Amino acid sequence: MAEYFNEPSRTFSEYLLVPGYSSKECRVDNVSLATPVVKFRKGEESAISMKIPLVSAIMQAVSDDKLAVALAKEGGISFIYASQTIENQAAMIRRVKSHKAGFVTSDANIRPDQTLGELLELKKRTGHSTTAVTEDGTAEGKLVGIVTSRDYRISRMSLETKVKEFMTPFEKLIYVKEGATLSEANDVLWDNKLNTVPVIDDNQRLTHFVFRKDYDTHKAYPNELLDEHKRYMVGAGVNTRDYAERIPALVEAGADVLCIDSSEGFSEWQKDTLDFVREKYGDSVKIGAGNVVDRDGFNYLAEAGADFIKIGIGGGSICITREQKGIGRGQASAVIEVAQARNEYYEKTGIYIPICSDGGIVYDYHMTLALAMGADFIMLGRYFSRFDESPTNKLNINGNYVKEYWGEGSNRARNWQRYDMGGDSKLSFEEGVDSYVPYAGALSDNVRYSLQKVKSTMCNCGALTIPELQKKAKMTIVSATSIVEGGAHDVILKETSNSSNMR
Ligand code: RVP
Repeated sequence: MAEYFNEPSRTFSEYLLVPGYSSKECRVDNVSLATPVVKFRKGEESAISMKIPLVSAIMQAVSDDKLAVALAKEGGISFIYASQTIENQAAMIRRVKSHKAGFVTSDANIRPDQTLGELLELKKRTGHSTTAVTEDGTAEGKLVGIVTSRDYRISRMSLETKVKEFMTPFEKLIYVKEGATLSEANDVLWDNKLNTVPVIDDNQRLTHFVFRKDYDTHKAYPNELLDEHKRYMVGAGVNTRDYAERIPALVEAGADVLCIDSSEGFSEWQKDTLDFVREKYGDSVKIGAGNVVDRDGFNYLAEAGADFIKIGIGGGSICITREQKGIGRGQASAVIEVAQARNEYYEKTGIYIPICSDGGIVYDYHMTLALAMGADFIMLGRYFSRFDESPTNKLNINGNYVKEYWGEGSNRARNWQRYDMGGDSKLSFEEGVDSYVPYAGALSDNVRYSLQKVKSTMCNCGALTIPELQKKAKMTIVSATSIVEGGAHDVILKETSNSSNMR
């Protein structure tokens, strides 16, 4: 006979935290959100820990190198998406590892034989006023010139005019050589009254730009997450199909931590992938596995050697797995049970395996609930997709700015490896949708704002650290009627900006 769970499958919005005693020590400034990422033995420290408990989802619409840098600056880790070629994914990892604050990889590039018309198109698409002219039109090509709006006059020139005819040629450019510090590059900008200066290597290949406008906007990043060589930390998704080629390429590119990306991870495929890593690299390469939603799934992946275990099936904002296949579990129930299994495993073996709650965060307070229920960190897709730094288009629809956001199981992403159960190399049916999300501005501002709320609630619970929150949290299930009471009610709202802000 089938096994039945006693509890219904519950999600975050069905719970509330009940405040505990807070001493005068419980101030937001005193709260630490530091958290382990990979397993460790009792009495030891995790080889990788983060300053904030947030990672970005392994998705095309979320985690590329740009978002990875922005999140590492705030203290979290991005897992660069795996549904792309091994070469492209490794290149993204390399770009994060070689990123230097103030040195920007050029994303508006053109060849000298292209036309003014094409340049104007490019400018419209990227919004940048400085375009690099490289031999092959790439960001790393041999630099042959630069175009800014001072170089052409649309009213007097044919759209067919070749870029090489009006660009400022390399011979007339002031540049700096690779290896220069940011302060040296800034001196060149100032001394020569420039707005931008290109950085080139010994073969005249473009490596970066340094912009005057970035000088003042340089922010303080007290939580920056750096490796031992002072490079930003970054993660990468892998799948259970091409791991034997993909993993070595990602490790070589400098990925700090890997994660098997699968919608359902309680499977032999995951064990094979973990075995491959242990045989080839021992414990030196760190790899998480998942997703699971119960004790059995956790125990299987723990025994198989996962460094962390990810929880969640069907709770993602773009996910229709539950509708399509009838599998999954409410995210709160899943986190609560897996956290219990993690604690039992720790008691039994002395090994602490961090767990990550993946998907289904709608309000900022859901983050606090996930942590209180036992998650060590949280993976978010929709949340990060709304920011400037996510890889997708920003559009204006009916007067509102939105960004695109689509699931890995949608026809748009066609990430069949994530949903693979053996058999054909294709996506048989969709498990995700293509959507818009409200545009929300810069990652830094939003993450700081959200975490301020998390810290504030932790203070209400008398907790200054995540482990303390997990010990002290008191939680209640809310009735359907009290959920109504939780929002503004029985008043006529003047404006709705506050609630849209929270999402
Ligand atoms: P959310 O943050 O609620 O947008 O959820 C993001 C998570 O949803 C991802 O980390 C992943 O586990 C899951 N996902 C990604 N694509 C799909 C899909 O197409 N069904 N689901």
